[in-house]
Amino acid sequence: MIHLDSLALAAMAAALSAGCSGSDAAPQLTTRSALPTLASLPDENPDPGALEVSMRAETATKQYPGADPTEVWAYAGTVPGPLLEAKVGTELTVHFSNALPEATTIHWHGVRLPAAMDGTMLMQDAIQPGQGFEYSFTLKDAGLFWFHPHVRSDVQVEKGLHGAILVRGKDEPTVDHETVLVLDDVRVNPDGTFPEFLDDASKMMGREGNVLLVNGASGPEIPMQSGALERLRFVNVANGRFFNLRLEGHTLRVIGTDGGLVEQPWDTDTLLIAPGERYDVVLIPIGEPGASITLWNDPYSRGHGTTAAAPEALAAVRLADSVAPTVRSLPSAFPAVEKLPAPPGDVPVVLGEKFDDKGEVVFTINGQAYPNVPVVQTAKGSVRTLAVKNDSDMDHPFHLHGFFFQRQSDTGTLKNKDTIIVKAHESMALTARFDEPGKWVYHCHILEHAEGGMIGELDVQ
Ligand SMILES: [Cu+2]
Repeated sequence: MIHLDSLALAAMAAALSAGCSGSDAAPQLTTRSALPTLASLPDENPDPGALEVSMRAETATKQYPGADPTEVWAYAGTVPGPLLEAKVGTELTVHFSNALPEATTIHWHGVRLPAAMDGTMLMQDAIQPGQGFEYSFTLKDAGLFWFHPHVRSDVQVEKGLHGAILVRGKDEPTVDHETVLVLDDVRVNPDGTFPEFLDDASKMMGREGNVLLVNGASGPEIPMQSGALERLRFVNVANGRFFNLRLEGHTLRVIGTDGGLVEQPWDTDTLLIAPGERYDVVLIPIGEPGASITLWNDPYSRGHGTTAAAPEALAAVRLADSVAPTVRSLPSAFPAVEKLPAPPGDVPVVLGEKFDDKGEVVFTINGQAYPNVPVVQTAKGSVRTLAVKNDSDMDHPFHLHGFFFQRQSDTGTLKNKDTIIVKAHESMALTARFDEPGKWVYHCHILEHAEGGMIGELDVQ
């Protein structure tokens, strides 16, 4: 048996991650492409209260910078996949067909829906090649959500299977422009192939790519207008990379997160977004018409010595040739978010890492790797608090399916979240109302950690 203490583990991880920083092979941004528009799917249902689409997962070809064309896996032929847009209360139906060479499902990340529609294999069989499945549910909440497979997610998401869902509510701010920005990275060889998926560094830290992507493009230009009220909706769909955004010379006002708008927006100079998280921000760009403003991805250490060397240019804001004619102000308040009761944490969720008998790293919850993590039972309608404790030397973005949670110790505004960064050795109490029956999961959203054991099951009856 190989036994390594945490120092040895840290040293190994640092050595592994030294070779996988995104900066080593990131292409230089000499020419900038326009920000790609996310694809949409035709609505097959004339009822204004319904959105009905057909979507196939299939192989497609995409050219990443510095590499020959890559065979990707794509929803409706595009990476990123289509953006589904609807009003809150819409009945969404997706006639899904699987034309991939392996089985898959779709998980609707952050959407509160019946468990049978959640896309985990606790509630449905994996959809085999050539087969289909009809997902149908009501979009109960406004916000930015996303969808991706819950089968071999570390491979299937990296190969390109992800898309966004934008649900608009009644209290949306009036803005001049709104842009959905899908943040991702991908690791490709110069010949266009994907390097081995579960190499040692990826197993340990989650796979980080050598190409940073915004809406599938490297270093695109995001069009904005000086003086206009601009709204940006971010989702991080990367396997393991955290994005730590900074827009040169600008402060961002956060008006919402995973579960929609917050009561009291807050201002920040940097915005840290872990895999799975979403942020909704507004700003009024200031600058000369035609100016270019860099959107940086700043270094962030998420443990085991992983600090990127320098900020990386992720994209650029390109200001229009004219200034907005109307003086705008930033929104400063939104309707109240319902505060859940705050019972004491009685559901322990201890996130850990260890080596197994073969010397392989495994990621654990309460000391066990999935599927051996004891199932949490709770009554339908119960309000329970997860006592989440990170016992490891690295951050884990904790994700709960099907329900929003509120962090009890949150200072400032109340946030409904479904994914939250639990930093190395940090503890937090997360309260949720389990009002939908069925079998659900919670897991780390570094996909290699989830596939490596850091998944737990929750049975609501
Ligand atoms: Cu993790």
